[in-house]
Amino acid sequence: SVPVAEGRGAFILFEGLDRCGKSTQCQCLLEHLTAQQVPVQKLSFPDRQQETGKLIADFLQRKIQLDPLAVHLLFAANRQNVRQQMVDSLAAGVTLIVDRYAYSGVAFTAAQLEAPHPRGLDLDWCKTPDTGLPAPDVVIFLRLSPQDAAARGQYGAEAYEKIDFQEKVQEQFDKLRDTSPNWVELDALLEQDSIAQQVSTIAAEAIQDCRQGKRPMQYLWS
Ligand code: Z5A
Ligand code: MG
Repeated sequence: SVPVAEGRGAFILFEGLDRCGKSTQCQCLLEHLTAQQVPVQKLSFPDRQQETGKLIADFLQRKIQLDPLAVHLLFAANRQNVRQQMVDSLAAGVTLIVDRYAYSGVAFTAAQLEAPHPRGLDLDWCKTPDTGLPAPDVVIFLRLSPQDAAARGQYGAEAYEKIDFQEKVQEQFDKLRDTSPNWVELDALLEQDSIAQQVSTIAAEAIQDCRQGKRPMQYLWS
């Protein structure tokens, strides 16, 4: 067979409501790809180690109060701050496994805005600060109802963990899905191993396509 030139890494994103199993699946995929000697790196947002991330953590734990639109910009700044590192890693052939991203950013803020939106504060406003970030090659959306999520425990500790609010967030995720061609939905109520199996198939395909140069790098919001 003809040897294939090593191309870029794939950007594999996990999104979904609280407690749907994103972090669990990110860890499974990291272990799976590492065992296969795929160069891989895991990122999660908010990145609570950054200076902006410390403010976000204090806000989520209700230690400080911040305006919702200001918080939105902090979440976006937390991603923009590592934009170049992400681009460099992907270009160097490293696959990125990402736990939440701009889609959470948009959905959580848009769910708080009044409709119809006064003063131009709408979905497009929410999307603007994340413009230019690398776009995921696949968005793996783990679908779980807020009721099933709440039954998983520890729910209610942080600022956004309320069932009626999570329902509004889901509505916003659905709008983003309709404009995202790389969006794949998995049933988050399935056994962890069965989800992991589906994830590894999806990831393998994205990694192969990127490695073979079949998918040019894209940037939000394309
Ligand atoms: N937020 C925002 O507003 N704007 C932004 O730009 C971003 C985020 C990026 C903190 O996020 C908050 O920030 C979040 C969104 C908002 N809002 N709230 N609330 P976070 O990612 O740091 O949140 P977290 O504390 O890590 O929770 P999580 O991400 O929602 O959970 P998860 O990662 O999806 O689930 P998990 O930790 O893997 O699993 C949850 C539990 O379910 C755990 O006990 C598992 O053992 C169990 N589990 C996992 N899989 C299964 C299956 N298949 N079956 C049964 N049980 C399972
Ligand atoms: Mg998590």
